[in-house]
Amino acid sequence: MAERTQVGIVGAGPAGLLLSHLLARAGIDSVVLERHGRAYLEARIRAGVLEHGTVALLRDAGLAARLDREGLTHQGFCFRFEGESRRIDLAGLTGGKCVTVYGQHEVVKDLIAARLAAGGRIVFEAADVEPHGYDSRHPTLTWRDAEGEHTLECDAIAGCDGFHGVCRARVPAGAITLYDRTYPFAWLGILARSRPASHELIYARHDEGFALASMRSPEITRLYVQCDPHDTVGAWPDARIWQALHTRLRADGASLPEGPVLQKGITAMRSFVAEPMRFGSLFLAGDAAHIVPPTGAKGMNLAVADVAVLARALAAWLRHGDRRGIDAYSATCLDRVWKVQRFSWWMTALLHRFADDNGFDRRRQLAELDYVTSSVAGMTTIAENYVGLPLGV
Ligand code: FAS
Ligand code: PHB
Repeated sequence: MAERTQVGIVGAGPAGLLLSHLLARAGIDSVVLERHGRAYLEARIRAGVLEHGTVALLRDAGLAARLDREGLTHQGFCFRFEGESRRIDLAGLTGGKCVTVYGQHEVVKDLIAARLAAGGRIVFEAADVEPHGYDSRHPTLTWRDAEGEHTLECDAIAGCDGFHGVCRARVPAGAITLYDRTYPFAWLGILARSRPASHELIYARHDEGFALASMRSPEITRLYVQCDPHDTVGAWPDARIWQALHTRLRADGASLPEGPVLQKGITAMRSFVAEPMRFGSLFLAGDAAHIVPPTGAKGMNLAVADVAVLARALAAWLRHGDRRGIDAYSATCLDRVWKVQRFSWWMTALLHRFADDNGFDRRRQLAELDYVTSSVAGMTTIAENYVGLPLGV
């Protein structure tokens, strides 16, 4: 069974879904092929912080009605170390820019609802998706589902299929350069039904390891602790998690309400970039092209930034034959990707315990934290990166 569209999109995560929505607003037809079912996607707990530019883009694209009702606007966040709390005044240091706490799975729900309401085509549970002929003028995607084998003829393929996707994997090794750094630790994250530790996020550096206190609502808290990269969830019973959180988040007068743990998971930590992000009529976007450690709250925001550039470039090409945007796509995105990689690596190095650190490293790390949280220059660079660098559009 063959069908045709202008852009074949692999992956219904934030990148693929938002790209399809932005293309539709530009009059470009697309089809999204996703290997999982809708319920799985809408229940997958991941990122939680939206940059200023991400919120503005979702609002401009008509996708922010629920986000504006339920999202939690944050004008600052705290670093906590040696029993002290030091606040970064995001709004005060960036001319009023803020971040919004709103779960990635909520963004995905809103995007799927918007695409389906607009008559957009999302093929859920598409098995064995394969890109073909992306180095020709007639690329296709094939897949299999309950109805049999399918072929999608298109003008361009968007590989929005995440780090473990098929699109990047099909690029010949000689045509792509991979930059990769894995970290000697991971994050164990929980969702719990309890009041958040604070009304703002807390990033804690402790000799025992890193901890992060976030939230999803005034009744649901989102908490993370640094753990061994080989740990399994089984090694972290609830009591051990709460003990680590109390220890690592401790500060004068601070409290950490406990509650029933609703979800528990371990996230590996890596920095990864694939260059370039375009191969003929195949364009990689989001986690398919890059991974950042979540310490900077950048993963989903980078995916949004990529597809904002890609949607504009594909629309100019497919509607007006203007190739400048697609020819500049990779360089435009990678300029911002590497700056965000730097910030995410720096926040990770600043706050985590590295097993081979010695006494010098510990005192150096504390001195850097003390400096960047007491210097206006230091706090300003943190604030402008945390609220989000300008989108490349
Ligand atoms: P995604 O991975 O979200 O989406 C890719 C989609 O492609 C998936 O739905 C997948 O099923 C589909 N797919 C893959 N292969 C396919 C194939 N062969 N055929 C069809 N479909 C295919 N970021 C933060 O900022 N903060 C966090 O706390 C945070 N926590 C995370 C926890 C985990 C466990 C993971 C894996 C990531 C986390 N991230 C976090 C990063 C995350 O939010 C990503 O940056 C974000 O999902 C990127 O969106 P996409 O590029 O759309 O990729
Ligand atoms: C989250 O709320 O899930 C979250 C917040 C900030 C981060 C990472 C994750 O840096």
